[in-house]
Amino acid sequence: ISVLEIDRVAQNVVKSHLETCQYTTEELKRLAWSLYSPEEVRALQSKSCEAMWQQCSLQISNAIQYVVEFAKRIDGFMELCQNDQIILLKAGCLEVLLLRMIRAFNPLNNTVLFEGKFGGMQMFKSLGCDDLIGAVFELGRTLCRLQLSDEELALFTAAVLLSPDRPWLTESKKVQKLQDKIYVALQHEIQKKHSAEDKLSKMVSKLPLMKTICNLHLDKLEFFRLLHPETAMNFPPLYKEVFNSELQYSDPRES
Ligand code: 4D8
Repeated sequence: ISVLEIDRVAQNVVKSHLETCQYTTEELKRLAWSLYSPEEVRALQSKSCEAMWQQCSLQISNAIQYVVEFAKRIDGFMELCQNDQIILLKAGCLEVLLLRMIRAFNPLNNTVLFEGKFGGMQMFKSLGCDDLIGAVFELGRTLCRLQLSDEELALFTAAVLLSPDRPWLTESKKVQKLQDKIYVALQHEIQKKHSAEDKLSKMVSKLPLMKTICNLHLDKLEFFRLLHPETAMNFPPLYKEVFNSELQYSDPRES
């Protein structure tokens, strides 16, 4: 594996990432000044649990569309069998969103971008998922401390998406080879920037918390579905497809 090939991998992944981020870094810098007012936060808090879930699932499914587009643009992804493409997207989508969240997270005041303005974790109160939201904000804070560049974030999200250990993959060797190259490119990128040499292991050490959050989200969703089946039925199709627990054939790339 040559330096030339590693450079090609890095360029492709970084370009795909930048092309599929909803917001540019400049836009986010400008938006960082628009905070929800206390009245607006109170309005969000007094929404019904169902309405807030609906709103969040809509935001998530909107963001998933960009992740699907990101995956499609990564060299080698479309050459995987369709089955594996779907498995990787379903399994890795939320992890990628959580990583992408750091671009839209302000660690100075613990706020995140939600529907055009920044707000703290109180704004999600009506979801009734304080533990989940607490973990998401904790992850945001710890990931922000790593001060990842867009290049590092791009390569890390691609590596997470191309995880060869997802259950039911048929060509995990092929996925492994793609992921290996991306990790080499990431290590190379970190060295180039003269960052701390343990930055990669610090990044990888956040994966367990991300997995915990994903499982917590699935638990909450399952419980919500029991309480409010009719609302859950009307969640956006893409959200349902990606987080459906049923082993039902569906293709998030089509939506
Ligand atoms: O670029 O699309 O504008 C999070 C959602 C991010 C969930 C979104 C969210 C993002 C997860 C809303 C609710 C991450 C950006 C905005 C909306 C990812 C939590 C915060 C995108 C990056 C920041 C900015 C709650 C966008 C985890 C999930 C819980 C449920 C009950 C569904």
